[in-house]
Amino acid sequence: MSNYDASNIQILEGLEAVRKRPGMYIGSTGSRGLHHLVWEIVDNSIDEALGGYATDIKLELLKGEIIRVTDDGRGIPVDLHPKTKRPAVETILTSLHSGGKFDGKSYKVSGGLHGVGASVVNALSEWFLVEIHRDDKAYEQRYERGIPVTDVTVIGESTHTGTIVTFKADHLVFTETTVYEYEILRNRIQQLAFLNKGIKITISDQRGDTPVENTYHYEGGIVEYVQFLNTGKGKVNQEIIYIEREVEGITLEIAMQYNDSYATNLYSFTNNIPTHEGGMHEDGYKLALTRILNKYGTDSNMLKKDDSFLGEDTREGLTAIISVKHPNPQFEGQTKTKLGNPEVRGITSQVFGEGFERYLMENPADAKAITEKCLMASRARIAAKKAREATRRKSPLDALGFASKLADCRSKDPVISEIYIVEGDSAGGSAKQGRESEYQAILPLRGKVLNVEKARLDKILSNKEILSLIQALGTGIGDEFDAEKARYHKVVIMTDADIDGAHIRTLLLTFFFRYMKPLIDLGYVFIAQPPLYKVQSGKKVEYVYSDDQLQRLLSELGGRPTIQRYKGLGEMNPEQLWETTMDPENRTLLQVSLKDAMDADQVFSMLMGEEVEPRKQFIQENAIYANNIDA
Ligand code: 1YM
Repeated sequence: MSNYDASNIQILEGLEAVRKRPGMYIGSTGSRGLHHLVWEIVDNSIDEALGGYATDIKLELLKGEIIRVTDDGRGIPVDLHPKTKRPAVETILTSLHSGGKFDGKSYKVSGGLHGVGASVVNALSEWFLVEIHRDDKAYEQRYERGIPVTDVTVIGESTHTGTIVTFKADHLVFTETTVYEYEILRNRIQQLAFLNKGIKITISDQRGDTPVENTYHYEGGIVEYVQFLNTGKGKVNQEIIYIEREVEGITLEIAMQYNDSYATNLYSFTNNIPTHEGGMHEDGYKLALTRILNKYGTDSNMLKKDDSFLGEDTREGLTAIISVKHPNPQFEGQTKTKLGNPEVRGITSQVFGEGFERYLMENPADAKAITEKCLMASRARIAAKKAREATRRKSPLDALGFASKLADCRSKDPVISEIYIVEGDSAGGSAKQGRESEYQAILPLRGKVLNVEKARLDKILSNKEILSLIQALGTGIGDEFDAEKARYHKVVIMTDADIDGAHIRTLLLTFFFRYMKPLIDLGYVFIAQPPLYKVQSGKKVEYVYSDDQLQRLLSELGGRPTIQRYKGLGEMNPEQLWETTMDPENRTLLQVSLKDAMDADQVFSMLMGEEVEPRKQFIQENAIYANNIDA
């Protein structure tokens, strides 16, 4: 057997392994896995740019769900690989463990979820085309389901260098969907441009009649990221604090700015991968932040003797990006998004501590404003403590000297227990009468729910509607949230199908997002779907949930049915409310999920915050998505 044949067999075995268990290599064969293919290819271009060889990257979505990635780097080598005696590009695209570079000196910095590289994308593509511009020539090679169907061929001369990869995901593998979501791709491309300063990345969608294109290019990198995240928020320190240093081959970048809100927006990355579970870089940063602010507060006499800031006091209203580039990252945690390398903690704490202390010395006005902000937070924390203790009491009734309006269910098993949060006393009354009291609890909300986006914890905890809610759910809030203590595994928001109802729903979701986020992550939060109409034709009664459905039903029915439009839940009698909205056999519940916490944060800040202009613009841009809104 010649060398070529031997390596050929290896190739086939490798490709077969990938096609047999695609999930092992790309996580899933659903939409996530599909999009993951794109990142594997884009990552190679980003690596080439981080090496200083490429500046421009282009991602195109072509008609027919075809992806094309172009960069202006050196072009993947085409010379013969010493071991396989085949062109290097072919070896890279057909063998599993050639993600690392040949010389072993450089390392993969960007790296997707599994860092398995272009060969996996090739194996999972119906077809895959690579075009290389290098040494004044243009080369091309074509593959089908990972197998080369042409040799590397010279297709002409070239005056530039770079790599172009075009592929179509295999519908035999991606059986759920092969359709890309532009918004997912655009969002991550923008993030990659923020995280890698100076690289210009263009994304375009050419699938529709009118092409869409966005270009991202940030010379300021994560400084511009913080600026972007704080858009529309009042600034506490005017200048964005930026610290960058390389220690022992590890590059550390931190950008931060305080705004006048109460939420913390701390996002960390390692080799461009979001580290949702934090890790050593976050720990080191938080340590130093608290240490330096305590030192400054004491030295400047702003902090009273024997007083000190807790970590949480120093993070109120903080927007920060921590980006680490590490040659050998250790990912840990449940979702492998926690940076485990122990040395990173000390390095981050030291580098950031030094830089931050110096910044405070050189910018006394900002230093004072930041310290004031922390002082306010620590005072509010102490004031909130009492109220918080009250919310922790066991009995949901009368704990705060007012009668909670909760009509609890009899079951004590959270798995089957549900709580309906209902707008208004009259709907609350109907719900109480209509419910199955064994496992359904009703909490009517009177008056307005407080907008937690504009209030600090002490005020939030003096709001009776919110307090009854916290007490009823039993979990506690914020850092003290404990999902094990949840008294219901279905928390159903039931509001009228009008503007006020939508507003109350948004206020409740804002509260859950800011103070009980795990409740959303666990899939415990739902939105009830009450009907909009009751249509009666003779003896037959049908409930209708949308205007489309009403049109369809009317054309089916003919005759002259009576149509009743429900203006609110209160107009339904208890039996109707049960039948249409609460009966598990008939109801439709929308489960609330969080696609992207970063996006959600921005939308909540914008919709519920102080600034009017961005909100107006968002509503105008998104008006087409809204329906059932009865102004
Ligand atoms: C559209 C996708 O893959 N670009 C790309 C990949 C490589 C290089 C340049 C490259 C790297 C090196 C030397 C090196 C890769 N090379 C290899 C391997 N874009 C895209 N651009 N010359 C060119 O790291 O030494 C793997 S990827 F293995 F050949 F070095």
